[in-house]
Amino acid sequence: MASQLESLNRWVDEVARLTEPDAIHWCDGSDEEYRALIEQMQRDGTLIPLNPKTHPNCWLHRSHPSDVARVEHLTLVCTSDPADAGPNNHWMAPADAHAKIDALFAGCMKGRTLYVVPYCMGPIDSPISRCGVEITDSPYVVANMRIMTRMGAPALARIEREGTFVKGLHSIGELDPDKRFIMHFPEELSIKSIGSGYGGNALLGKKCHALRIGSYQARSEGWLAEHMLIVGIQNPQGETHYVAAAFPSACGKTNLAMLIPPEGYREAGWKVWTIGDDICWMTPGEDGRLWAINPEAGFFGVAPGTSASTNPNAMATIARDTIFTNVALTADDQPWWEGLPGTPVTDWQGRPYDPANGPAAHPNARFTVSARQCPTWSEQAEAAQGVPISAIVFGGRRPSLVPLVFEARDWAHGVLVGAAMGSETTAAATGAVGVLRRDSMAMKPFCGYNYGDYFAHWLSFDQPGARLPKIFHVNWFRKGEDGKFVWPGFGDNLRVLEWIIGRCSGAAGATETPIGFLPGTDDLNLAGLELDARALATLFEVDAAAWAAEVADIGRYLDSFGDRLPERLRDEQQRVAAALAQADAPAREAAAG
Ligand code: OXD
Ligand code: MN
Repeated sequence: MASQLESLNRWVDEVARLTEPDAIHWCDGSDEEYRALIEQMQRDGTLIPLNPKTHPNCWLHRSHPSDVARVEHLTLVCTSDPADAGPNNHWMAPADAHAKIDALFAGCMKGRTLYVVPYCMGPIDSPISRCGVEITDSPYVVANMRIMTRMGAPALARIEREGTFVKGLHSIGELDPDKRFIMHFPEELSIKSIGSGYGGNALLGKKCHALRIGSYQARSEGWLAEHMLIVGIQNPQGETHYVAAAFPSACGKTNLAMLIPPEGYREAGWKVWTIGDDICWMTPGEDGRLWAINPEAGFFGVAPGTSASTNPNAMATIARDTIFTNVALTADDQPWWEGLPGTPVTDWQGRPYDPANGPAAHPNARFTVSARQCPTWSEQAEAAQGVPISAIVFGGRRPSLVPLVFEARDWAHGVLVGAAMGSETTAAATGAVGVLRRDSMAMKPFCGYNYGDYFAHWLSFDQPGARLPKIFHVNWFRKGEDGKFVWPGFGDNLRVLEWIIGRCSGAAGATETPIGFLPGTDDLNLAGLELDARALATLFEVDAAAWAAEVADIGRYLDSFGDRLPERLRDEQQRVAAALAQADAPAREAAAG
């Protein structure tokens, strides 16, 4: 018996009876334990050591080629009433789901070690944090969980004190896509995942707990679990504003969380502080503001596209003590991916590199690394009370229509803006890439309950006495007629963040349009950028007729939530539709006349 908590011991016993492991190991999270796991994985070929001179303590893991991303069609939310999971989730009745997945778990750990991984999502002494225990038969998962969460003895002590924890059962099973399921039982605060070793499916603290189960728990407890980075922007006066920003997977959250200010800004004294790059838990404080923690302790970032020009801070972060998954190798065993200088000799599957086989690194190749290694890591990431959020930013990949930035009129309009978010799909999930889909608050794959109820939960924060963040929408991905991105992005995104913060403090100007407030070109610092008049017109245009079609489409999307859709959101959509119709009327009259 390894814990003082009877319910935990009982559950571990039950799982061991079902899965029949050869041994059970309770993880303490120590350095020795981590080293032993790494050595074992090096011996059995799970990890390949990288060049110790250029990348000390770095390892390459090659996953099964069919197990490289999240599998949304195999990810289920199992509530008693299917309507509680909503049209945004795949659903199965809890009893059927348990029966189906337990049959796959039966005897699956024979010949393997069962690891008990106690973890805390968030600073160990924060009241906003929540704990869980993952049982897994994958040492790779244990090593990744140690980087991504506060894992081990202190988490176990908190679990024993609190007596509650989220139960996560994971096995790589046979790594067979036909025997793969990621199941969530929010009413039981439990997760069962089999058949995949990929981060988003297997590191159960991340998407499964911190977002799907977390969002469900947050609704009943009055807080928000969101797919957002948290970044601190320090102005030359030394004031830091914290911004939480939701973008779909692989749309640059990691880059924005650790951006390097353009030269003029650096010289003026602007600084950027990284709190988190993927998940944000926010709760109302006594002062009425929303206070946020990053429940994670590490980054599980997309490698391709990360380079000295796009994200030098990430490059510095991953220069040591990093686990790389599905990257390519150079002749001297350095990790390599598209966007880096040099040439690969071995591709992500371990084959001699041949461009005929596709990219050298898998497009969803990843690095796992402690957040503390980031040069811009903020001590405030450990603050028990979290950081106060000044602004919430939504964004997606929108090659047309959507301007560089706009501000919602108020909280309810901001909830509509978040609910209406759309983006082109990326390689972070299996399926077609580059298809536009609605991804409300970037939570489509992660909201653990009916989106209609989730929108109502968001609206419920608008209470007397609340000092809520202002809400904005950005689009770094607008393309010109030549098919190229119009906005330079990366460090220059600070120009947009400066305006956003200026709006929060009342210092920055804006013009009202039917879709919200937009900066005039004078309101944004564009000094030193080479943007011609055409580019500026594209970035700031609001085409009323095209937006009317968009808002009608948003209306149809909202309809799909039936009677769970809050009336207030429908009213907001109609308000924007009416404002657009009014704005478009003179244009239509002129055309007719
Ligand atoms: C991630 C994702 O890994 O969103 O963060 O897929
Ligand atoms: Mn993510």
